[in-house]
Amino acid sequence: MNQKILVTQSSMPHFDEYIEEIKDIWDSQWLTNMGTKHNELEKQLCTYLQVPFVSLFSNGHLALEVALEALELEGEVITTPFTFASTTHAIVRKGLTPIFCDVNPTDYTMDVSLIESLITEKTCAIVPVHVYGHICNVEEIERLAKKYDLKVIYDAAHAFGMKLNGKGSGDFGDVSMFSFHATKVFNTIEGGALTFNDEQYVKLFQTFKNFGLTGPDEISYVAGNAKMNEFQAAMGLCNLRHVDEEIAKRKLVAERYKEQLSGIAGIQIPSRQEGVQSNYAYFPVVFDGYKYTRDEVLERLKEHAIFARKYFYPLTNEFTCYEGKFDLGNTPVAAHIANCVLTLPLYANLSLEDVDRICRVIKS
Ligand code: T4K
Repeated sequence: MNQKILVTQSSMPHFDEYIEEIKDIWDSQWLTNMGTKHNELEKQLCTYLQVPFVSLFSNGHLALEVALEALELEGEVITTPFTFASTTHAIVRKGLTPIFCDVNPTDYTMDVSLIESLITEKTCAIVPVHVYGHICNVEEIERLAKKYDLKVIYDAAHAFGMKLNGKGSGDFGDVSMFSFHATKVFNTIEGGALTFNDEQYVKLFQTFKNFGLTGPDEISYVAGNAKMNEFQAAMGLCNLRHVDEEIAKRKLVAERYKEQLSGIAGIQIPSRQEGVQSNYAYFPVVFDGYKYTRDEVLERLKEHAIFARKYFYPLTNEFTCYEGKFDLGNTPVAAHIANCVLTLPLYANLSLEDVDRICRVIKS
């Protein structure tokens, strides 16, 4: 039996490198609450992501909740159902109403031609997702946001280190959220960040991730706790040193998949987005009219100890917890893609021989 291949594998520094990095945590006995490692990582990420400000969080989901809460949004938020549970849950958990916009069939990001028809008096924001690291039509979203005075908060969980025409992926809209979960291109074990241009948000987000504390004797908001600790930040400092190398290795894997799977009737693979520098976060394949269905391919791969995943099925508006709340007829393209898509294993250390083996199973 071949060795198991999972959908991804965490990037990790050498053990010794991490031990070296955490030594001064022992010396200082400062474990969390915006410590030295945390502050250093924020600084380094500003440079790496090419953004003016970064605020670190214990995970990406709470970062998104904080952004929605701190910007004092109320009413309806236009968003996509073709995403991980987190995006929609954050909106709903913050008392907002998600209005689902369908996606386009080429890169599965929000179909911007539909946004305007979804805007009402109650609309306060747009929460698009750079799904799989496919960059949304940021120009059109910005135009609409300006026209209707809406906030834009990008879920950039998949878009770490990417650029559009030389500009960092976290430099669009009012705020962008990144996830640094173990399964992401760059990880801090668990973790996340908000990136933004407006200096006012520095204090605001710091306050909202720290119980609403605004001074030694002053609590100005009813907020929770979403701080990144020093061990997470230390992992981030180590991983950041190697992330370019990791992305380069991922690129080879993605290119091998493309070589093997392009030009096959019924198989749709990601196409290059003009002006986008990719991070090769995911390799989604849409089986539409192929000789096997997505579920048949998934099962066949499993028989060979290869564990692809149905990211993102079901759509978030189809979740049991939202049953009866949303009109599912509004997002037919997203529903179709969710029924046909499979994300294939992709990580820096996946060998090209394994990629060939995965493709052989798919094609056989
Ligand atoms: N927005 C979007 C669009 C997102 O995709 C996510 C997270 C968020 C927001 C929220 O960000 P965070 O709050 O998570 O920072 C995973 C991740 O838990 C989740 O972070 C991610 N998206 C989502 C797409 O996938 P699962 O339940 O599928 O993960 P799991 O545990 O099945 O792991 C998948 C594979 O990864 C395993 O088969 C092996 C590998 N793995 C996993 C872990 C936990 C490792 O190699 N090391 C590990 O430590 O959700």
